Amino acid sequence: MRQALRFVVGLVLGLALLTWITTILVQKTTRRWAVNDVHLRAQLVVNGARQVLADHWRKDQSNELRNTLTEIARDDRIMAVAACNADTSLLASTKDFPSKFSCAELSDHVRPFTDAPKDMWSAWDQPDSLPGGSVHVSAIPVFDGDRPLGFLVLVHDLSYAEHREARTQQFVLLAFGFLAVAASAVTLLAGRLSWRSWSDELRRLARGEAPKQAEFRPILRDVRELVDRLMVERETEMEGGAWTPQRLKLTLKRHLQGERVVIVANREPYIHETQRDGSIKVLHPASGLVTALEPVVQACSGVWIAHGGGSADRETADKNGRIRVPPGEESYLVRRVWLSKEEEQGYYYGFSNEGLWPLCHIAHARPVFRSEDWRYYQAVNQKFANSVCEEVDSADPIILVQDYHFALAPRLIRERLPRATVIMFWHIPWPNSERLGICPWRKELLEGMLGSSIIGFHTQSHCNNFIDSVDRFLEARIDREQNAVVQGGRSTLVRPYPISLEWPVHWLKTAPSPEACRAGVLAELGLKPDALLGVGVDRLDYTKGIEERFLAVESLLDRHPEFRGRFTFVQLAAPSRTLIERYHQLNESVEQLATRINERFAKDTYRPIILLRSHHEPPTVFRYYRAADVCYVSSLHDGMNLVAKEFVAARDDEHGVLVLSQFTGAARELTEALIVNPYDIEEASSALATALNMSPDEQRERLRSMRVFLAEFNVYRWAGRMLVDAARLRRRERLTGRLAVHLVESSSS
Ligand code: ADQ
Repeated sequence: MRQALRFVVGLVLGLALLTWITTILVQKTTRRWAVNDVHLRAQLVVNGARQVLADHWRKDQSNELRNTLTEIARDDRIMAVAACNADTSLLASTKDFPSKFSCAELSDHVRPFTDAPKDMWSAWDQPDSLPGGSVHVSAIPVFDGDRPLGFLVLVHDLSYAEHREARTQQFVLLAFGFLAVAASAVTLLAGRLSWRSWSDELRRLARGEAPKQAEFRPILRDVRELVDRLMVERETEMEGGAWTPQRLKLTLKRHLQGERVVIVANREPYIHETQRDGSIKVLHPASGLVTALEPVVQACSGVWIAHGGGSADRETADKNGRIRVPPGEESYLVRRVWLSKEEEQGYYYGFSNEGLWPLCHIAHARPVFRSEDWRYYQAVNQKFANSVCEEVDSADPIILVQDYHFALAPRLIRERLPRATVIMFWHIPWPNSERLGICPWRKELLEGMLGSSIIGFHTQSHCNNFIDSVDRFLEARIDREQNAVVQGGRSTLVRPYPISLEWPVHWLKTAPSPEACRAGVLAELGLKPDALLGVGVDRLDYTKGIEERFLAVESLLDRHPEFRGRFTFVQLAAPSRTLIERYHQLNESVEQLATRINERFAKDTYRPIILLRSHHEPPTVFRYYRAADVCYVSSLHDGMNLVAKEFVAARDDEHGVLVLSQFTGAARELTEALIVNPYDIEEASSALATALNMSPDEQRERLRSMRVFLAEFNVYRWAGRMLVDAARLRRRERLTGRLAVHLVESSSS
């Protein structure tokens, strides 16, 4: 408004200047026209009376001449006339000829023309004024043949021109004045209207409603991004920079209005198993996915939908398969989905673990794709999608779909809940598009996943592989700037969210000191108190490189005899997917390899490799981490690998060394580990030797740096970032929804 006023003042000043200039120009122009006019009249009059004038002049008949002059002065515009002789004496004049104009004075202006040819004559014009107003004086020579007789002086009345000028000036002033008022009023009105519409739009934006005008949409986006950033910054300030369960809860509440989350995962966080004595035991499965997600769902509350695979799962759940967990705390709900043996075989063992798992890992196992498995995979995905729809409590719930078991679920969920925010996290690597081409149902998998709002991977390179696969196999637009896939007007963001651990890990609260863990573990394993201990913790899976790990231990003892009899590597290996032939073979080959190496280096009771082939509960796993001098993670290909992070988290004494495969997602983050190529057995064995010889100071320095990283980049941050992105998307979609409604309404009205 202030700007509009400034504009109006400028406009008025400009118009005033223009008026002044125009007035002067108008005055000059009308004066020139008037002078030309009287001049022409004077010439006409003198020309008409020339003969009579010359006769009287020649005969010196001053009375007759005066009469003729009086006749001439009858003209409206001629006030007085005088005839002056060539010698400048006055010959005759009309009665009221003003004495102010003398012949002598006027002759100076006429004389230069006296020698001119007779048809050439000139006049001297003098504008002047008399008491009655402005007059104009013309002096016109009169000739008798070629002989100059004298000149006539005509005094013209110019007051009519003055009137005309004054009237024109008034008109110009009035016109410009009107223009100034009109322009100012229009400007002020336009300013007021646009101010009102701006403030209305801003109020709408502030209330979170859709803007009516298209030009406000970019502003809305900018404002929202700014608000988001400020909120995150404020939260970061409040929390001293760290992501905690409280902050995650707050984020969910602030950004998603406290809506609960629904998690869909194959593995459940608590398995109820019937023991031999008939009692029921609760187990924590050996699963990276469960390790990461459990703290998140505890912080957010909600429902975890999973396959109820434990032998006592049915009897511990209600008739709908629901049970509150964790035991004793009951902070969230697990909804168990029951699968038949055939479904489990086809969907889980078959398509998921004989097809997709080897397809996504470069670990030299041939993927097997059977049509029957695919049918079960489709059916079970539908079954889980149905369970999701039963568990949600709104039309736009937040659903976190986990892993390769549920590639089809996002689309199936979206078909029934079009406004849901579906976040799919793929916990394993994504293959390049050429390798994906092996799968006969690659298109269906991609389309199923694209039902999600966000698809998350651990690394940017997995995201890139996914986008390239979509580009190769689907008709979809790739927005490379946004890292998004756009299909049917809906976009799916593809983003890296490297997964992590809760911080601090709650198992450590009750864990014995590292010294006590070490003493206890060495005693349990029958090792001397000064033994050097290496540890490996994995599901028994061919992607984990357990055989390569044992070969590296063998090479270490070959190349560094000083460690024989002193160094022992203990492998905690949880049996996994045992119904699959490849896993069965792996069990045997790992066992045989350990036996062969042990036989080579056995001395008295010394065995270099101890293979503990069973599931261990997390407190035991953490005791082993805390007891070890070195932890070797030798995955041949791994999405992230949480064992590496768990080892770092467990070592609050800043003692111990992590040797880590370069083919894990974790190797991109834990760069202070000794990074190795697990296929290069010699290099790996050298790294083990370096680790065992590393000074306590260097161990401390490396561990400290990795621990600082994990404290900041913990699993609450992982979940928080995904939820904040989902919230942003959700707001945008709500807005788009409103816009769509608005457009429909305005087009139908
Ligand atoms: P996983 O392949 O299961 O996870 P990982 O990330 O290493 O692999 O997690 C294994 C989990 O199981 C850890 O919490 C570990 O403590 C536990 N565990 C391993 N062996 C055990 C044993 N013998 N007894 C008891 N517990 C044991 C998948 C992907 C990974 C990704 C995670 C999380 O394959 O790449 O890091 O999901 O996204």
